[in-house]
Amino acid sequence: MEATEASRERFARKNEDQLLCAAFERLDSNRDGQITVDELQAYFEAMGHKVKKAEVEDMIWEVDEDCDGLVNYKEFLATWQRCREDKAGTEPWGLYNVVLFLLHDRSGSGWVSLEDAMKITYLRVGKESLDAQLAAVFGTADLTSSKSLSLTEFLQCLHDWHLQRIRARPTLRSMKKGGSGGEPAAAQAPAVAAK
Ligand SMILES: [Ca+2]
Ligand SMILES: [Ca+2]
Repeated sequence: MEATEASRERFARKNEDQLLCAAFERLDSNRDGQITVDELQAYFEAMGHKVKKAEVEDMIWEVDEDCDGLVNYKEFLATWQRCREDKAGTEPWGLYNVVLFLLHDRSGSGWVSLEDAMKITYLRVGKESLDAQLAAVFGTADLTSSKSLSLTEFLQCLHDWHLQRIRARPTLRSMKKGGSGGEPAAAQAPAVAAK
């Protein structure tokens, strides 16, 4: 294929739009237009992904704009949009990462190929970061390894990557200190101020 980078990306995004609806429907198992905590948890169980109910509740709560304890399609799309445009990494990623998995596990087998996982990361971080972080996040940069990731592995990879990114971000303190010379300011606190 000789598609340019831009057209590849356009194609991927157009595809995404069509698949978002299907992803929502897979979570909304009774098709009433709302994703409940139980429905989301049932999906995790079907995928063999162990997660506490409180975490599932948090995932819903983070995106539940009208506070009814459910995620409707509008909220689902809104969080998708916000996370995709969130370069600073400050949006809640919980449900978004699950949706990413759903979008690429089209057969519902519970596995996403390493190649697809890379494409996802590529859309999120851009080429530069991808090249730098590929092996660290996925354990291998070898596409021919035909490695597949389960939902649990996939979420862990994105989580690790997200933490790395937050830690790599220069904090105000590290910049005031004159940056790279001193000890790493990373592990002490998230860059987002708690107060
Ligand atoms: Ca439902
Ligand atoms: Ca809601």
